[in-house]
Amino acid sequence: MNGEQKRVFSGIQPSGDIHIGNYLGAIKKWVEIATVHDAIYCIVDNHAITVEFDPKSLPIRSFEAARAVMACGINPEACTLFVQSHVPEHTELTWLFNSVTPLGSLFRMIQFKEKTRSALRKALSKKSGGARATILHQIKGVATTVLENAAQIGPDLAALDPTADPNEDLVARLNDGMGNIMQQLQVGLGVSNASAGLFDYPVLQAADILLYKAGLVPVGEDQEQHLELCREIAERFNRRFGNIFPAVARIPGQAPRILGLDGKQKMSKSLGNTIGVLDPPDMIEEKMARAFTDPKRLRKTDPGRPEVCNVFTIHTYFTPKEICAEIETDCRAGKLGCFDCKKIAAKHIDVALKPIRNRAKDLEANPKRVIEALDQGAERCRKIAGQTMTEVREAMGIGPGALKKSSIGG
Ligand code: AQP
Repeated sequence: MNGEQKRVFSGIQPSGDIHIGNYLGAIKKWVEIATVHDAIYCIVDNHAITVEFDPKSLPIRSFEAARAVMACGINPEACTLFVQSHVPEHTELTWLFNSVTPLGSLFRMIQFKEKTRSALRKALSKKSGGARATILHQIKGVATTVLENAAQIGPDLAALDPTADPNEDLVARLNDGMGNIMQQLQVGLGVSNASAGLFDYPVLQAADILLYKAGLVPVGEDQEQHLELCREIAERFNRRFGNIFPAVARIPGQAPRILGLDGKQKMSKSLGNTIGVLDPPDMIEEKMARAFTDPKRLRKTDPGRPEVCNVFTIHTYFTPKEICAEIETDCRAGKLGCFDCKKIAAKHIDVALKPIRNRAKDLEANPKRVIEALDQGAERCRKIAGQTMTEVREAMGIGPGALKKSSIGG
């Protein structure tokens, strides 16, 4: 690295086909800054195993994610690309970071709440009859017990005067009561089948970044809360064990948050509401035809509201400005219907994605280029990770190096 260069780290999960949200929110920026900084990009398979997955297809998915990322313009000669699980230090650092991560901070993470909610919804939609009723009974049981416990701590809560000397019995009862509620809430999480890995996901993410002492992280807006936690972990670690880790800053992508074709939720691999960067033209057109638009616009002649229409937002990222302006005017005037508007969007998305598809085809014919890039990337990363871990282990007093340096070992 020269004086001007900073280290950049970012990752993407091989949890499904890479989509235009990933591209606009992160990968496009990855490509741009790879020429300026020392950029390390990672296919984060250890993250992808925190929800349901198929072990047989996971390595293929990782390869496919790397191929898609390279097709989007990541040149492994200009930056480092690798698969997370090929560098085992990521999981070791996660465990060490767990010791400085407050549980309370993890419970605040929105992504965990969203993913457990959608796992529960999925489970309910898949199950039928008795299995569905069992889940609903469990949820009812948990919610009822939470309410009962909350009612029990009511009188103690009313009696607690924070300005007076503490009544130790009362404080202990309150604490126990809150502990019971927390236990029930955890049972609730069990019902939704959330794994400990999903809960710990942001700690692994902090380890990914800090293992390379990266100061810049190009990720979508949805990851800002996880980066805040990463800063908190670095600060807590540095305060306790010595100044090893830098402060990290987010580099925003081109688009803060692309909504899915449902027009409601974030475009997500796992939600089936995406346009993939490698989708063929007919698939793009077919998917766009299903996309939600302004719900108040029932007929073509109704005046449209582009500001609430996700299809129009997608236009702004793919369609040339002058055409976008015409679309906006004609939509508001009730001259351009949603059907035609979506066709125009599909055409411009296809124009933007065509070169990516072509590069992906070349890589499909020459998979060795992807495998070699990943091997070289992992080799470089293992070296950097090894150096950081030596420092971390010694600072925390673990590992053979620390024993040798101790009063007994010396
Ligand atoms: N809809 C989005 N809009 C803008 N940016 C997005 N990103 C993801 N979805 C959007 C950004 O893409 C990068 C890689 O994301 P990831 O694969 O690590 O995890 P994710 O955010 O959980 O992506 P998905 O597609 O939603 O996957 P699943 O369904 O498996 O969880 C990140 O920088 C992210 O901000």
